[in-house]
Amino acid sequence: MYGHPGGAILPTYDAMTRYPQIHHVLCRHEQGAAHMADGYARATGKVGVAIATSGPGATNLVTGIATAMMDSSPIVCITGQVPTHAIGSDAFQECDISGVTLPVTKHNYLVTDVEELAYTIKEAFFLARSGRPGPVLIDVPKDVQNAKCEFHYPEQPVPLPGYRKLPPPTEEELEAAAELINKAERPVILAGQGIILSGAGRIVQEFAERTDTPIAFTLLGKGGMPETHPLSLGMMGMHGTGQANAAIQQADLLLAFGMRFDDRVTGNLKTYAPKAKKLHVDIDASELNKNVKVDVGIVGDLRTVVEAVMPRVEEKKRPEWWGSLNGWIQDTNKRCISQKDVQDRLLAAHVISDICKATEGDAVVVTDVGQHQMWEAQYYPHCRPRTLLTSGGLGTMGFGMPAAIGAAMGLKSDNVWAIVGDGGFQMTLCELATAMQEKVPIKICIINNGFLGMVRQWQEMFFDERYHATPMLSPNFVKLAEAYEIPARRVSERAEVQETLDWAKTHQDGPVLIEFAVESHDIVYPMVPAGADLDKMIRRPEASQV
Ligand SMILES: Cc1ncc(C[n+]2csc(CCOP(=O)(O)OP(=O)(O)O)c2C)c(N)n1
Ligand SMILES: [Mg+2]
Repeated sequence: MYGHPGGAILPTYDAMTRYPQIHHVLCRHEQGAAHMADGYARATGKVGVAIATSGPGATNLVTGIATAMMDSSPIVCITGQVPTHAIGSDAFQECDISGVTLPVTKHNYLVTDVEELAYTIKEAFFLARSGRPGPVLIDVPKDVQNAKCEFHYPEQPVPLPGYRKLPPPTEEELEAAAELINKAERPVILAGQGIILSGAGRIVQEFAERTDTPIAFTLLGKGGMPETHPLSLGMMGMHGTGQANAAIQQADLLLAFGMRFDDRVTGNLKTYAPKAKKLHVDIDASELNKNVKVDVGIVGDLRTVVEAVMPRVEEKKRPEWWGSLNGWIQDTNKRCISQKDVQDRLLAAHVISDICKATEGDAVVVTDVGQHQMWEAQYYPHCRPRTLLTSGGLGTMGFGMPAAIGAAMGLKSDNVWAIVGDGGFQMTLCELATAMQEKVPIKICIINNGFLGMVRQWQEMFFDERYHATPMLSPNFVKLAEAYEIPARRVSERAEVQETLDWAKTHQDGPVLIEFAVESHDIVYPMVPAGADLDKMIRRPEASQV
């Protein structure tokens, strides 16, 4: 349980003294608590819990709640509220947090009767993790926390009127899907986070192999199945690979599996995948036909649906389609930042590649938001589910380090790496103290380019290089870490990277921090400008001109 106390939640904190089995982690800011609960949830698949007081404590949770909502992460947030008789009187530290969080929670509660409390908590956990997961908030007035009643914890599953388990796909749906699949000549699988949440990696891989279908991943789909698989095209979208985006634009069938056609994935909707029929499988009915009109939509658990459709799917080889795909792949390879590039400067992509090498591609990586996040997505292929944790939908700077703390605690692992920017890190760096106090063995890698790099990139490309409010002075990060008694090093040359990563790996009893002083004017290529056609990518010039 990640939290921060205050007056309106004090009775609950006091009660915790009688439950030593609850490990409460004192965070330095409630936003950090929400991100830690979220990181715990993403890493383990279990519900993460954050707890805060009323008013400012509760509102500080909001960014973390919205982050979890956008990325379907199951967390339960418990907030104190002013006593019921004072609600609506502008009492000290009163804020209508159930009103505030209505649009960013899957569900929320204001509990006004202690008799309902136990049941509500059970229901909240059920809702957070069932169906499409998401955040649930429970607001508990102080008098309800202090009230007494017989404790009845319902053993039975929660009977929720209007909340039904999804039925399996119908014959007609399966037939329609199989027909599209068997007729297609240039299909592409679009693998979203649903592939991870439903545990569909293995069956989707089998499906892809049987039908010789390439697979492109969304940012949150990475790791759903091995990205190093020969059928993988890598990531799609704004900073996706040339081959993934070209494949989508040339495809005659998109198999959208547990993804939601986010605008960072589609670019201009009017010209998106113009030749393709669309088959969309998602657990959330509201996603079907939301952004992209589909030919066949199936509401259901991805694994169940793909398993059911498999027996109807014909085995295929697609030499012609792979002829085109391989051409695009070769072109991309020529435009990557090669390992041989410039030795005199340190590039973020080099650091990421070296972290990948040092961790044998098998670490749990938690990123923040910005250029470093995209370079991680491009230069660290993920092969297992839940090994890349990142704020995709909301793009929340400040997510990385606290989420890494939650992930490392949930997994009890010393192989969790936070890759963060100099900007985003400073938004939640107060949680260094939490990591230190709890001795969480995360490896914090700050990619310091001296800029709010992704915004600087947009200014360079679309605002005639007017770098307003993006150059950024930072503290001496090594000294800062040392103030927290966290071992730290600074690296500014490629030659020092491996050795420093090896040094970091030896620390297993608490956090370590490395600052990488990287090239400041680097650009994340390729890029589809916001709202442009998906195949109008701005490419890195050939021959690795960096
Ligand atoms: C809370 C929040 N504020 C603003 C933004 C807009 N934004 C996106 S990326 C970015 C720059 C991030 O800079 P840094 O953390 O240094 O990472 P870099 O891009 O340099 O790798 C900003 C300001 C955001 N995503 N989140
Ligand atoms: Mg930066």
